Amino acid sequence: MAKQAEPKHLESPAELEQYYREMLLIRHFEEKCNFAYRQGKAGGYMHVYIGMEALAVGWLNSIRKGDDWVITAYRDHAHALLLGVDPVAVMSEIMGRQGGTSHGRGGSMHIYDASRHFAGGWGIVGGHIPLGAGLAFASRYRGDDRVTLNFLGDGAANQGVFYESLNMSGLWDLPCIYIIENNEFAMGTRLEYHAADTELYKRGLPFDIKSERLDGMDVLQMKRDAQRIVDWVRQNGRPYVVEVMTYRYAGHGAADNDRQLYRSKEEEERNMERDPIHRLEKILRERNVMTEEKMEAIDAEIRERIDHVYEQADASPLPNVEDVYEGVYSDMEPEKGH
Ligand SMILES: Cc1ncc(C[n+]2csc(CCOP(=O)(O)OP(=O)(O)O)c2C)c(N)n1
Ligand SMILES: [Mg+2]
Repeated sequence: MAKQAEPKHLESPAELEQYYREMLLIRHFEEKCNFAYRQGKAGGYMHVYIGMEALAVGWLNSIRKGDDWVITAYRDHAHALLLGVDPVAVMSEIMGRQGGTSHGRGGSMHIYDASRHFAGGWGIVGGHIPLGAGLAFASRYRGDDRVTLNFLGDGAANQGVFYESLNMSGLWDLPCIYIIENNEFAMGTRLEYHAADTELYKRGLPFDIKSERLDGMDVLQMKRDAQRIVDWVRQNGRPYVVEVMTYRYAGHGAADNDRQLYRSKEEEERNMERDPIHRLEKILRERNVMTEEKMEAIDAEIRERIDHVYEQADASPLPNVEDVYEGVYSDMEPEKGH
């Protein structure tokens, strides 16, 4: 693991409570998504972020939300929630309802909200990586000081287009942070089976890009490291590659047969000890920030909120059949001469 940022100050109780609430929001939202899937309320694919919460909470609290750009693959609910997209709109999208972020046309893998500078939600592994480089190119071209967080999986780090994007980013000084969410698995396979060199952070080095490996299970350390790197990229206008070590507790998708194929129950249980939420709870206790009762009360409050989110999303109507072409064709006049 790379050198870690030293705490400049202890986080305030309010800050700690915020991270706790955000991680619980993601955990319970995702559990409800799996429930929705099993109820037949969500079609297509369903990839949840359970176990990886500290990673997104650390990074998305280190940027100028709604101004800096964020783009990711299909495991995208957490990023949207943390950027402030209404959870009811996210759940409605997952259920294919009119109230969804894309009026139910996109589904779980394609949450999108341009107004919050959330560029999605993409289903083709590696496909969005050059789009993220493009967002950073726009910042370079316009001379604004935005940074782009370009999240990708360990599996996606094997795609050729990643290296093309790194090359252009290194060459053109693009303010893009490539965040490899190394959750130890791609689809039906483990890191050691798919990567010739499992130290994925090193993949930025041939392109003269600063690169390091970080702990993604400790939300406080994640936030410190993320802030340090975001500030550096904003100041220096150069790209960065980080490999964040995390663990996917859920199956790859809701229909994944993970136990029989590529991991054991024992391995899963061993990793439960790293659970980022339990880790923060331990800190909350040690620093006397929160009593057990308060933690339980927050947990219950968030569960209740998510139950309500689910009910509201379920009450949103399905799209009308006659609107099937809505958003497919542009009604903009083509520019003259083109
Ligand atoms: C180009 C392409 N190939 C294959 C797939 C099928 N597929 C979906 S997810 C996935 C694994 C990706 O793993 P990783 O990048 O580690 O992301 P994670 O699911 O762990 O978040 C694969 C192979 C796809 N969607 N797109
Ligand atoms: Mg993965």
